[in-house]
Amino acid sequence: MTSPAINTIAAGVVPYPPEVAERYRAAGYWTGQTFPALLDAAVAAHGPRTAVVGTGPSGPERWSYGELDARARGLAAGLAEIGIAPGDRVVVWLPNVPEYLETIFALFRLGALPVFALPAHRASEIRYFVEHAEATAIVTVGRHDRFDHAAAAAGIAAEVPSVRHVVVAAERDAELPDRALTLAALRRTPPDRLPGDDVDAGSVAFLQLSGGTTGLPKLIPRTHDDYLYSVRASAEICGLGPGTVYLAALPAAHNFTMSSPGLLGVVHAGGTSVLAPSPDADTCFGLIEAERVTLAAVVPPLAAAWVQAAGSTSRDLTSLTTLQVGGAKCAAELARRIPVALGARLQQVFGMAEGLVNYTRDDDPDDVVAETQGRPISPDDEIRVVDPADPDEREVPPGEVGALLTRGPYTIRGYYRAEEHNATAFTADGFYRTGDLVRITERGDIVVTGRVKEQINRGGEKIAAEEVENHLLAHPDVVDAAIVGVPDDFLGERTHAYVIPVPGREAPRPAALRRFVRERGVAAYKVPDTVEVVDAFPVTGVGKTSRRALRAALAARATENQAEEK
Ligand code: OOB
Repeated sequence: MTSPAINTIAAGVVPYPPEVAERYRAAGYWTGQTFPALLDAAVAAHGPRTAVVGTGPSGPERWSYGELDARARGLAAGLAEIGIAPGDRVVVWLPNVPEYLETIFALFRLGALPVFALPAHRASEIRYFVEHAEATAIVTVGRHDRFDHAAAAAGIAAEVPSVRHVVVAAERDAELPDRALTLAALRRTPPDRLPGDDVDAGSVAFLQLSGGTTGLPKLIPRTHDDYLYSVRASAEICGLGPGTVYLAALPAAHNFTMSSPGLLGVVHAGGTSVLAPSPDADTCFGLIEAERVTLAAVVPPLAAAWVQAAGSTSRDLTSLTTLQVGGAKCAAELARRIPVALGARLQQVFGMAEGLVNYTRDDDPDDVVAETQGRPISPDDEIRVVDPADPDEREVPPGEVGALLTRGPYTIRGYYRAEEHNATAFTADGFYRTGDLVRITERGDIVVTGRVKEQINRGGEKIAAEEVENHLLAHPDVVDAAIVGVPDDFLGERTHAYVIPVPGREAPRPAALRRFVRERGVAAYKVPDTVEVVDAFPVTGVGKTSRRALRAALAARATENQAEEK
């Protein structure tokens, strides 16, 4: 007899209704597989094959599935020894190093929950994740990208009582902050059995970040059952196998890189993941040639940069069969240039960390691949396209543009500990309001046409207008601020801040305001690209201005100005 299954966390999580969960199990989507079991299966079937290639703090690494598993088990045992327990939340703040996979599988073995931060995040974001999730530890690196992550993590640990440990992916103790431990020191002889082996597949496996539309980012609880269904189905749709060599060019912790089909799809298929330390064409083309990469995933601006660079590269890119593009809208012109320039098929991916992922398929006609964002993974992904202006959210006629609502076997029913926000982000019958404007073609493919959410998509990096406005409002000389997205040839969109200074005081300079936001410890991509100091928001006739209407009016004005400049 096995011991009773461990439920990792339940408080603050909106469960799938029991009858719905039963249906997803009966349909074979939810199989009861857990993350530790995913790795076990890969070790059993592909033990000696190369699982991961990359450069970590100790230099180049190349680990087989067996080695990855042994390391993860060793680390799990070490983490257990310092008191990390099933259900604990641990913020994983790592760049694309092989230790990323070691760490997440160690946490899964323990039944502890990774909280996925991006390497670009800075202290204010990490502190918020730690506090909101009541994390007991942070796993990070030392100096990376000219920033001392370990020191920042230690600073947060000293101030937030729940954090008992900072673990640093470094082999030596040299230059570690006080109280921090190295991964190497924790990697011990594993015990036979770790708690994660007994985790209930219906319970939460990790917390992913949402792009955010409000002042503070939301955490997304994903279960073993729902997430691994999307991973296995994605691997199948994308034709992954043991021969797949996947290049992780975007941050490993992003949902696209992790599971569409990403690093986890590769583990399921027994392929090889190559972790790129940087997404630039130089680095990635070198890795494609050296490792004979077959599949890579990028955001549209990177795809454009790679297309550009392909014209003059001496690297051999012939192994690359598919380039996935997603995270933001890929213009049809760019889509058509990709196969020509890179000699690889394009696959468009329209997904979201909350769940729903759409792919164009291999056998789709070229126009469909170039002009649509594909169709859902699952026959049970329910899609509604509704009139965004209709309080009753009635569906628009077929083929017309509307707001996308979705529900299905791997889309969450609520954000973590966010009762109030959940009441507006989800319908009463459990559909997630994606905030995307779409239309569905006659064939059933989705075309993303815009969005209704208060978010700027800066080349795939999501920025909640309100979050940045709140940072500007913290400046003593600022009385009001509004962030809008303006079109940008390279990024698709960039951010523009309108700022009203406190009357009677000298207006702060734009450069000083940008520095102010940066120094508050936020990811560089959130710092407004341009700042304009104005006496009042240049909008009339809106009456009692809602911030939403104001942003819409300002964005329209910024777009007009942009068009005039051209
Ligand atoms: C991915 O996930 P998130 O959570 O960073 O962002 C989701 C949002 C979507 O709601 C949509 O607004 C936008 O990003 N988006 C796209 C897109 N892919 C994502 N908009 C237009 N075209 C696309 N192809 O970005 C994500 C997650 C999994 C796989 C791929 C992307």
